[in-house]
Amino acid sequence: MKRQDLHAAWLPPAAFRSVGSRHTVVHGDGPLLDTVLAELREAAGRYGGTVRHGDGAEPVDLVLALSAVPAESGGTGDEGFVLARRDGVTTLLADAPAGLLHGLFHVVRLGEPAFTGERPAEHHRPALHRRIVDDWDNVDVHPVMGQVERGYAGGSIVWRDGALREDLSRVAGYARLLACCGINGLVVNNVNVHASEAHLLTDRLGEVAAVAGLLRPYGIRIHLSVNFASPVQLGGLPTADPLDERVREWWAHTTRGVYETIPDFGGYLVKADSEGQPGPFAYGRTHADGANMLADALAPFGGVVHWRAFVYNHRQDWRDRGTDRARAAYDHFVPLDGEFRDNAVLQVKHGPLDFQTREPVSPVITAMPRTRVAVELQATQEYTGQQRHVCYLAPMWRTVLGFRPWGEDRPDVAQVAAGGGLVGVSNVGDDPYWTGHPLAQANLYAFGRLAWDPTLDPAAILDEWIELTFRPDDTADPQTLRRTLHELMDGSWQTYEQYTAPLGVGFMVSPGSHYGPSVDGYEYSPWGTYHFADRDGIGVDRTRATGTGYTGQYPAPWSDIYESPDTCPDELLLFFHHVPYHHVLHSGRTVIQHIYDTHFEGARRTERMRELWRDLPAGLVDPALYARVSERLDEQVRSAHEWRDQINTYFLRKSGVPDAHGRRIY
Ligand code: GCV
Repeated sequence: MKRQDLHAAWLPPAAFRSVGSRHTVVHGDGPLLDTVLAELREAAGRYGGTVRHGDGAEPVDLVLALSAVPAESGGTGDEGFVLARRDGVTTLLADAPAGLLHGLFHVVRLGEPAFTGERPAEHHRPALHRRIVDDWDNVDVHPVMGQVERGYAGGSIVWRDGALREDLSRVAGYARLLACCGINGLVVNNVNVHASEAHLLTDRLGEVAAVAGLLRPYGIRIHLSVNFASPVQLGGLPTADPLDERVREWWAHTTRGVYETIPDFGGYLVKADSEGQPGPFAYGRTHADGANMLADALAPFGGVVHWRAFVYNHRQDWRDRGTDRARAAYDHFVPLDGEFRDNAVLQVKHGPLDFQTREPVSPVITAMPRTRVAVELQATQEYTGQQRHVCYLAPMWRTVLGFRPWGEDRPDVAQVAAGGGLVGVSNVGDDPYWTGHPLAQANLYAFGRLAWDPTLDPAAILDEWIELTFRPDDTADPQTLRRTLHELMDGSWQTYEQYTAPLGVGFMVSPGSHYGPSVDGYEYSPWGTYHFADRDGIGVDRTRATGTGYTGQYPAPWSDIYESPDTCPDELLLFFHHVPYHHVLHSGRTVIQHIYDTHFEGARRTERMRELWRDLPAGLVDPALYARVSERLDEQVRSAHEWRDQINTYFLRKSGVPDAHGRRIY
């Protein structure tokens, strides 16, 4: 498949119009500079500009130069750049080639303003060094999870039916899109490492190398999820004990082989002792023992192991009120703080449970000052509408990244994550629009942009994405297009929250698929995700005073703020407290009336979203894309009404409290 046959997403040719119509000179050499030159030349070929590599006499509008940026101005580091414009010339300087690549994409995002007026020197550097996308792609089609675990956009762009795809042009296109929004790492296979994926580490390493070769021109390093039991499964050893010399030697030897084949390999990702994956517990060892063994194997080559903190008992007895899944990661990992090697990164899901629509920030992020912590987000919309619903997630992620666990004037989550990085589970597949729902592309774009700069405003990121993707100024009615997309997307996370599980209680989804309502779907299951609704009230008591003690895992002031229903934020009330239905929220409404009101309101808002899209004048967006979004909005409206009716009916039946406004509940 040719690049022009792929959906261009946020890099359509027209995004390069401003750059492509300029006379540009590039100073510097190297593989990433070749990419920069190729991008510039393609754009110039289309829009009438010129591109020169090295010195010459002709006047230029744009200079990209690899040159040591004076140390007194801070330099640019490995990936940063300085942008300035003086006397009609726009200049990009960078210490390292990746900086010029990111600088070029920055100028593309700016468009014409990059070439107008004067611009004092602006220094751009990523706030987080590691900005990684995790693909949950399976090599073999998994009987339950399919080709991509929690994938809602078709098959894998890398693997098909147990083999590497012959045509990897989508991977090359993916690399380009990821680089444009700032990503520099990709984990190419699922964290659940089944038999075929395990072999990627050894006899199928050539396939990984082939993918790495497509990522490299865009400054993206490849990482691999590995199975902790590989020494047994692949090496024929009787044990995978991390302290056993034979095991350590197997990993050292195998890792050496990986670097011989892929010299810029990023490192390993491990899900251990989690949902059936093997891990160090089987040998009576700690997770620090396990992670450090891999860290030691990777260290000579500069590699890093990302070790996931998603460890909990998934075979819990629902009758057991003493076990609280939310506590698990903290209880397992915080005692190990200070024991992990410097090249071991603890990868923590942003919330204590599992990517719910609303969760508090995981206390693990706050409690391991001597460990490098990476924060994991989920762009694939497992619990947020599965790319059938519009749910723009940047506002949620911004809330997480800007949360200050130790109170005002103290570091926020993004600053803690600077030690380990930001990781996002990808939402792409071989769907023509990459993400199933075309508007879900914005989530991947926003993830990358927030990883580069976690302080960005979600609405501003959406502006960028709209301008790049839809080129409103090239349409007959730019303002209507911009306004419609913002109205559809800006508040869509809040809308989704309104018609699904209320006030932070989570789940209530269909077991297995995690799509659609099932209020008691997980209530008597072993997964540890309960809401405890009865005739009097609902919610999980996680207080120190009377509950599971989870609030005690937070530092002050949040340990106290969460402890009392009087101070706990409304949106998390049922995560932390079991309260009666007539409990009055800070909003002034009772819990039960809040449930009714938000569910009516959320479902109504989806109708409004569909109307907005229907009212979009013809010709502003591509007709096929228009039809795809229309079809998904129909499903979102249907599903939101189902959620509304099931949730409202359930709670009317449980509580016996009628809706104050007398609306129809079944
Ligand atoms: C990759 C949840 C998902 C699983 C996923 C797991 C994880 O449990 O439902 O599909 O497995 O999280 O993050 O490891």
